[in-house]
Amino acid sequence: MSNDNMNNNTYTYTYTTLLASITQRCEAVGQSHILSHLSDTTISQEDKLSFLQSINDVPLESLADYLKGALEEEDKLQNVDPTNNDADKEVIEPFAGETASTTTSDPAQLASLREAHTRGMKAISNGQVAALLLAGGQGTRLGYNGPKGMYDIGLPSHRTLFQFMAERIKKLGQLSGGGDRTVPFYIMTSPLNHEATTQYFASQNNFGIDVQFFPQGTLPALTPDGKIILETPTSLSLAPDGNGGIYPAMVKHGILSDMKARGIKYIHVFGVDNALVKPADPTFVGYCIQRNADCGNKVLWKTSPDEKVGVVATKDGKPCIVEYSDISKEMSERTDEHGRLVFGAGNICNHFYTLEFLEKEIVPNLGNMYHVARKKVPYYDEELKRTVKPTENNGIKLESFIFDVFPLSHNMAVLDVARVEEFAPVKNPPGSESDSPDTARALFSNVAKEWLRKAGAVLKGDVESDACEVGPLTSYGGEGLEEYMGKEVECPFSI
Ligand code: UD2
Repeated sequence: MSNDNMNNNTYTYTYTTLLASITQRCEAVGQSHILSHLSDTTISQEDKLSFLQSINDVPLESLADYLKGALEEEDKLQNVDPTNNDADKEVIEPFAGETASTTTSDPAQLASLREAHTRGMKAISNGQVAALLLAGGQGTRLGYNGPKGMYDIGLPSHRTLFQFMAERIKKLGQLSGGGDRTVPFYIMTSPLNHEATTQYFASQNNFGIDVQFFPQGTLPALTPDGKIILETPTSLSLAPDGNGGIYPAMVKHGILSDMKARGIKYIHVFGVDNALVKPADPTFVGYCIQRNADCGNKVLWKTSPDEKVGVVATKDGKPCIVEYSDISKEMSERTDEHGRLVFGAGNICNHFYTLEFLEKEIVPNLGNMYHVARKKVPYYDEELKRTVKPTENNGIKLESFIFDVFPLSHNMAVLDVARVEEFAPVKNPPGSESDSPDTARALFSNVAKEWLRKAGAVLKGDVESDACEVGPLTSYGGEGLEEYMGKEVECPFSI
């Protein structure tokens, strides 16, 4: 038999086997309509095969349950009472668990946070801490086509967001005394950017650290009655399943077992779009360990009641994030005896988990975690024989949020940190008034200048410059700059 013939036979066999199994699965769950174009002889066998392969990855058997849970939750949410007046509705109260602030002037709390930092460093040097980056988002708002982590915010070194994070991890390992590879770095990608992300890291030799990648899942868009929407005769309308997709993806790709095998106990998870993020932050990790927390959230205290961010709160006695739209004006404006907003713990996608919490509480509860997002989903019109972009919402995308698991926590800890030191969001395109690469660069430069001033340097030249950089391999958090004591440094600078 010639090689070609043999390949052809293997191919037919794969196609036939796959078709049989997927037909059976689709029939069992009432989704056979998605296979209706497979008899079309104008479609190539290759296209048909890759279509079947894409369906094979879809959790067909779970979709109806996911949708049911999501619709029930949508219904329940419409019943949340933002005025907190109705006894039948869910009650939202201020978060009542462990809290601390690095911005405090209370000497006892500061001493306790220094002790937390030491504990965090010890856990890092013992190889018990992993950093996990959420990089599966699509960066649509930024208007950047590649993986968002490959974005360069225009600092003198032209480091990308990925490079800042990877080098901070490397530096932290060195500072802890454990070496370059002490903090394993896990990166969640999506099927849409996995290859570009892994190729980029490979081209940089993984920045000399220990990196592993795993893609989150995608889910098909559904009609309100649960039918999968076809975008073309041979493609489903698929989208990443939200950053809460981290949990099923960690199970599916063996990340939890990998962590366990390595002796990792604590995981710091953060988003890709903060140029000042401190991966595996020893203070935050150490604080959560010190408070015996199973789950933690690093927050920024809201500066005004109308800032549109979700806040940590308690709903029906359990910790959670509530959207600003779910609390009343009166609640958002409520202050404590120090004048601080009571609902002020603003979420910045920066979380801590123990591996035990992931394994024992989250994994067994994965079924019921999706939300309904009603969207205009392009669909294949059978009569027009083309894809149509609807003008009204016609479909439901199922997505989950990483903080959806907070109510499962038995002891959640919240650490409030200084906005100017830790948050430089890159969300909107260049030139935008807020959260743009330009505002992030300015915030980053301010931190670099502040570190040098604190080290005793005298800044000269263009001190307003937004092109000042202390590289992550020079300093993780402002330490190690003693040599600048009393020295003049010309701005802009890159050290
Ligand atoms: C996130 C938080 C929001 C607030 C804000 C502050 C969530 C759901 N929302 O909003 O509460 O804290 O950040 O900065 O966390 N991602 C994936 N896969 C996905 C979708 C997102 O990995 O399917 C990643 C994304 O790459 C990013 C992070 O999750 O690193 C945050 O996602 P986003 O940009 O969709 O969330 P955003 O900024 O609206």
